[in-house]
Amino acid sequence: MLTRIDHIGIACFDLDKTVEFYRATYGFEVFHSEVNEEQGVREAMLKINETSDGGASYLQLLEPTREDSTVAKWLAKNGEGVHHIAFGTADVDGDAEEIKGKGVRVLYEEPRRGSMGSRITFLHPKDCHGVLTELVTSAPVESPEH
Ligand code: V0V
Ligand code: CO
Repeated sequence: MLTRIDHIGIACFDLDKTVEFYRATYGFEVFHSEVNEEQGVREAMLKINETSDGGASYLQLLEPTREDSTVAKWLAKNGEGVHHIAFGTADVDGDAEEIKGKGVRVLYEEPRRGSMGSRITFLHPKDCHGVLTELVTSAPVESPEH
């Protein structure tokens, strides 16, 4: 079951400048940043709010790391802007399977590694009324040691 907006992915040419815009304009701080070589992105996660399912909603700012990445290709065609939306679920495998059964193309056979150790997959934008849609299961939160 999809229980939150996990993040909105925003493609940009210059991650540092874009992070500074979100900090100076809205006061949002970087919660986490990483490079995902498989996806060809350098990203910053800005936490916006906690959600009732125990997760959170983020903005995910994305800068391409290589010319042949999906985000570089998208930026060349569209310029900067909203690239994808991501719904959070406790069960990305089960939800992807169920959605696939409804005739929507799921892009990966198995979920791949996403931000902060999450597991992610994508639904084809042409099957989702023009919106590239991601499904995310967050990494389990480590329980504090006693
Ligand atoms: C492409 N299209 C889009 C789109 N990207 N429509 C809406 N939103 C997007 N972001 C449209 C495009 O305009 C074309 O329509 C058509 O789909 C085919 O696009 P294309 O340019 O020929 O590109 P493809 O087919 O090579 O690749 C498109 C797909 C690709 C969606 C298959 O971008 C993909 O595999 N995306 C999933 C991975 C990804 O995006 N990773 C970066 C974020 P017309 O012009 O023919 O009508 S990584 C991330 O989010 C992480 C790590 C995380 O959350 O943790
Ligand atoms: Co994403």
